[in-house]
Amino acid sequence: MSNTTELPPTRCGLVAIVGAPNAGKSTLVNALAGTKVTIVSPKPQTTRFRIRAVVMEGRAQIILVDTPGIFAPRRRLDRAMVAAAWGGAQDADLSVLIVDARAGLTDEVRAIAEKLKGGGRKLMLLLNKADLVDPPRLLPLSKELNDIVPFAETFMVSALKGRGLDRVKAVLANNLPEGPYLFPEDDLSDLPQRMLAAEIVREQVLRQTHEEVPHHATVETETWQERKDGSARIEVTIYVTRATQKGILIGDGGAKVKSIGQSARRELEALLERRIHLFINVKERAGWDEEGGRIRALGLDDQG
Ligand SMILES: Nc1nc2c(ncn2[C@@H]2O[C@H](COP(=O)(O)OP(=O)(O)OP(=O)(O)O)[C@@H](O)[C@H]2O)c(=O)[nH]1
Ligand SMILES: [Mg+2]
Repeated sequence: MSNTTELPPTRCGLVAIVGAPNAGKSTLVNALAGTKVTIVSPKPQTTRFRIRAVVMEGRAQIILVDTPGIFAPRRRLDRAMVAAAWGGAQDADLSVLIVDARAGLTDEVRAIAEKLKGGGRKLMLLLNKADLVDPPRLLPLSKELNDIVPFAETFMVSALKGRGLDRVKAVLANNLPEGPYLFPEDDLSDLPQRMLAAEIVREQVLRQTHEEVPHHATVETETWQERKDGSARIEVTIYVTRATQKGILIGDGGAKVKSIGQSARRELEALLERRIHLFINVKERAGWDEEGGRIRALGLDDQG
């Protein structure tokens, strides 16, 4: 008798993490992955395109799909983001609706739950930010949501504090279809390094600027040069829609862009484990968020 026949079959599948903006989807994906694969910020609409993270749990490969928050889109960019989120749910073996427990059952969340229900996929509910609410408030919220959609499972966690996540991983793993792994076991994500560099810079824009700037900024990696000493020279451009936004991003004597660059470089050096020389251009480009080319540069399908 050979030993291999005694091993349980491997499992593998896509798990879409969907919900309203700012619910904590990206925080959850990073916490489950045990490393940073997707950027996080206190501002809504941080994630703009789908990012897949590979999580191994026993003999299961969970491919988590972080998605943009679902909201009522106005701009062409917004439409492409929301389409990417729904596409993530459609392609997945199961979807996890993540709800900010402190915000509760908003109209936005209700609309998402109802639309998911019509999708015909296995659905789970995850009440996040449990650290911010009194525990007795969680059960009624869970019941209200389960009255809209009978979820196969309900989790109550704090993605930020890492509470309750072991059970999430185990349950997700058990609910995946049997099959071979789709990614090498040591892969972390499907995000190309050029996109990662742009995202890490955008994360600092989100963190270090306010009001209309974060929403109207996009970042593209222009060049990536490998150097003989093992370091990399990366040049990125931040596009904003107005001259005033450009002024804010540059700051007094260039102080703001310098600070954004320093933080982003440190983060990239830690993630890539190598020295990085980061150069940032800031350009005004009115209407980039209505431009198909800029939207496709993010890896999104332009919805016109
Ligand atoms: N207190 C608390 N804060 C959390 C928790 N999870 C996420 N947050 C915070 O919520 C904010 C939004 O987190 P993100 O992970 O960027 O949320 P998101 O759902 O990916 O947001 P979008 O990409 O904009 O749709 C950040 O400030 C996080 O630190 C949690 O469990 N507890
Ligand atoms: Mg996000």
